[in-house]
Amino acid sequence: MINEKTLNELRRKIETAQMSEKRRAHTLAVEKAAIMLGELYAPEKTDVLRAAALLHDITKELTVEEHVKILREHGIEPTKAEIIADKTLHAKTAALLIPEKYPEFATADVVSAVRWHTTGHAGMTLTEKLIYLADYIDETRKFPDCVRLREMFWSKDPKSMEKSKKDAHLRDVLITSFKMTVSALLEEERPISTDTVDALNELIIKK
Ligand code: DGI
Ligand code: FE
Ligand code: FE
Repeated sequence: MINEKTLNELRRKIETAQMSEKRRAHTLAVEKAAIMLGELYAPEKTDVLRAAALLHDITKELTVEEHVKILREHGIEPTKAEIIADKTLHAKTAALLIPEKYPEFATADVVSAVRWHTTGHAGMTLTEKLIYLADYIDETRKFPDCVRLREMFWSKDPKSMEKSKKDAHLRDVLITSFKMTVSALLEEERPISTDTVDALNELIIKK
């Protein structure tokens, strides 16, 4: 059951879990951002968004070897491309571990929001989009692209927008975020996941 009581218990677990202070602060700030985005776009999904936010980076600080071990234990043999895109592995392993470690939160929408929070994919649900964005623009992010995206999102006062304008605003901010990610990966000559490209293409095509 996901409700105020279980979410508060989950937050306490995250607050005392083994992770760096930076990751803990980020995780709690993503919950805050998810609440704000939920109020704007999906008030009925606020609890789901909070659960996904608190759980999205539970495996972020594992090594590549540990990620590969978890994938294999779940019958998944990662491809070379997946291993080289090492920063994307934690979204897959977190989604796999939620049903085992946090079964009360393992609903399909929580698990899929965690699964796709790093790359996005084609056909993202609203919940997936909101967690992806909350992760990008939480208030602890100092990286210039994140600061720019946070500004882009909030400076236009989305609260005052009517629905169609607000939806277009979300789409435009998501397009900018994927462009930033792809540009940064190109610059560093790191492999771009096909899911990232599919997510961007779909948003552009629908425009
Ligand atoms: O886990 P966080 O740091 O909070 O954020 P995240 O899960 O969005 O991860 C961001 C990192 O993932 C960042 O270093 C860029 C990387 N990333 C995102 N999409 C791709 C990617 N890396 C590769 N190689 N390919 C991608 O498509
Ligand atoms: Fe992450
Ligand atoms: Fe994150």
